[in-house]
Amino acid sequence: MKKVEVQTIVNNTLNKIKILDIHTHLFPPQHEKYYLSGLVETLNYHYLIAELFVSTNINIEKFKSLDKLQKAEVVWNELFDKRTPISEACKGVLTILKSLSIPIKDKNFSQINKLYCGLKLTDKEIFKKSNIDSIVMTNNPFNEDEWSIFSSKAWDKKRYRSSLRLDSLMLEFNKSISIAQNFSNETSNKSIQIIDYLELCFQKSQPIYAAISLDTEKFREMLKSDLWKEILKWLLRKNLPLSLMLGVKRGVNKSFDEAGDGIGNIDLKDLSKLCNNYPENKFLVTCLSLNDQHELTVLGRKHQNLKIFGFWWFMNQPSIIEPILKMRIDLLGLSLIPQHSDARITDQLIYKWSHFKKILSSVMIENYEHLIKKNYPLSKEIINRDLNNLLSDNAKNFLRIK
Ligand code: RAT
Ligand code: ZN
Repeated sequence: MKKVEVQTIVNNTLNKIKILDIHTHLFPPQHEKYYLSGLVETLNYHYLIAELFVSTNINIEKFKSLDKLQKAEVVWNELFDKRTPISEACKGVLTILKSLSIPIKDKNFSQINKLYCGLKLTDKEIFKKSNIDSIVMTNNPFNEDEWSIFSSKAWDKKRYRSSLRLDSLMLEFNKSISIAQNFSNETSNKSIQIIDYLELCFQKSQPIYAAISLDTEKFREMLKSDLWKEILKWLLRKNLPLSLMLGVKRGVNKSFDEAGDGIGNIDLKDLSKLCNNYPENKFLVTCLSLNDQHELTVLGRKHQNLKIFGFWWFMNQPSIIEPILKMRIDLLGLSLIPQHSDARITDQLIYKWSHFKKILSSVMIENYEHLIKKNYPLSKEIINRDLNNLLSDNAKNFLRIK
């Protein structure tokens, strides 16, 4: 196979593969209060809000008192008009606009927004445009309003898969236990009460994994707690992997609200111990800090029950993804789940995946060219298999889903 052929096959294949996006914050349109779509929501993304706060001298409290439309206009004017929209989060918005053929030259925010609203984009159209087969929601069983989605039957469960997000058990235990107690016959043992509730939530939502995000302190607390020993046993009984999103420090600047979380420490030796102590449990792991990536990848070679996934949040920058993706492939081959979108607004699927596929394409083409030079009999079938594994089947196999 020749070099040019490789490029064409990789790019054509990447455009065809139906993606499984294993971590998002999206909900179906039927869950009205939580379904986010459109330019106004896209400009209210907390990645852009953080950028707005640090690029301007805007009065934060005044900004917070605006409604979403007014906030979107401020973000557009400050980051896209008065300044050059060169950051990854800004470029993402431009990618969406371009892919929807919405012109921005000589247009103000209201005009652009009018064109955008005129499209009346549906979630189905966005999934189709981004070649997404299904996404995994983040479902918090300790947020009753958000969890009410499982009381309604009218949404597409094939496209919107569920996961059990358990941060509340570590961050707001009292609230969590008071919810769980309402659903358990156990009167005194809190671990049993929680497990009873999780079992109920499992039956109701059919999650494909459970998840939690932590810093070192909380991770150690979790590993020592009797409750979590029981939860790990329960996860094993249910065949549910636990997704660990490690190294976040919440509320580094509380005045920024959702945009104020930052990076915390994580000691990956703790993760290795966890994998050894619970060899039958499965762990999906991603880390927030660049500093931890090499060690995490090495651990991915040491534990069969550990699967590395995605470029999470502050890691999701092209300048970081390319070298780290290469390093991961150098150490692990293709045995990883290279990306998730973390999309909060449905429209973001368009840019999050097209930006990533561009990098994946160049990394894979470079690797395939090395193989051709070594007389490896590369074929279209092999390329197809590899890319399918990366964007869908590795996750499906690890999660044991179809
Ligand atoms: O990337 C994000 O949007 C963060 O705010 C977090 O939601 C993070 O992805 C998480 O799931 O904790
Ligand atoms: Zn997330």
